[in-house]
Amino acid sequence: METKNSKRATVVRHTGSQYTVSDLPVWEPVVCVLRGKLRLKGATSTNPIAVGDHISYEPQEDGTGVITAIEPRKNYIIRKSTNLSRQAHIIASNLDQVFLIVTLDFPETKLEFIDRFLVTCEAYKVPVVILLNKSDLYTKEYSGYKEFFHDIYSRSAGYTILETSGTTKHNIEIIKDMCRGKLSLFSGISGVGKSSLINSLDPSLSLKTGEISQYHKQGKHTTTFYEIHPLTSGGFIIDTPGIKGFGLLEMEKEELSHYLPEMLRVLDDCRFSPCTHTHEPGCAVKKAVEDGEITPERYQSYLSMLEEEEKYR
Ligand SMILES: Nc1nc2c(ncn2[C@@H]2O[C@H](COP(=O)(O)OP(=O)(O)OP(=O)(O)O)[C@@H](O)[C@H]2O)c(=O)[nH]1
Ligand SMILES: [Mg+2]
Ligand SMILES: [Zn+2]
Repeated sequence: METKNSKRATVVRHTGSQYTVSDLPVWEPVVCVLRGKLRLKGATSTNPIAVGDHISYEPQEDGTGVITAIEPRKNYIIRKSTNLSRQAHIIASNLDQVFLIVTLDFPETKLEFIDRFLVTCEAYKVPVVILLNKSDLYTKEYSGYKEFFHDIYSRSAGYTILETSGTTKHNIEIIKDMCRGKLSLFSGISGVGKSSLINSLDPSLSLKTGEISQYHKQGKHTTTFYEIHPLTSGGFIIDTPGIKGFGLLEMEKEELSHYLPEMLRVLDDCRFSPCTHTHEPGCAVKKAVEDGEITPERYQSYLSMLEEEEKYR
């Protein structure tokens, strides 16, 4: 419900029942609660309001606010914790770009996770850049794996990959430039160095970071909520808790291949339409796999996502 006193703002932080909002790019946070009666049409997510949402609120006399309306989202990133869970969680909305932070080791980010994440970005039309972080740790013995990684995600799938390090500040200035004037999401599994990277973009933020457990070589889920931070060099970034699992959302079987750019490039040439690219004769995707234009890793990922779709539907 809009009233003449209501103001517009963006949700910059969400903890429990509290939402902090600010009329970006102005940084003047106001703490708000949600009006009890606010019903969100078709909400199937666990969080009715996410960081990045554009909302209206009524300022109260004590300096807080009451959120009264939410505007339609330009885009968003959403996940299910597992394939079995019915409810989904909106990570953030109205994004200009996503940085998917991955590490080859310390901890290892599984390719399966990367592929699910990328498919979600494509499905929701959010531009994504892969940051291969902790580049300082990749000694010569990793060079083969690094090449393999670039082959799959850059040369074949066409994504931009930047090697970064919060420790040596490798490529930090480039990331700063990319963030100016935009709202960027930093996402990835726990311990890949999201908060550390953000700290090196802007040391004044001094976000909490955590050690990697020696035994499991895994992160310890140090960041626990979603929050937008203003960067001194310009732009706004969202630090997020490490993602554990990434279940795909329901989509039509025929749709999935549209969300792998290297498949999308060739699938118009399949003899049958729709084509699941599994058993059909004259399939252009299978031919591209044979010719080495589509990597076997991504094709395998595609098959496993397809199978999952059928299983959990
Ligand atoms: N060698 C090296 N270590 C790093 C780098 N970036 C972060 N680390 C270390 O990795 C550990 C985890 O860093 P965080 O920034 O807390 O990771 P995170 O992704 O924010 O983790 P969560 O908040 O748990 O999701 C810390 O011990 C950091 O010191 C890097 O570029 N190089
Ligand atoms: Mg963190
Ligand atoms: Zn096909």
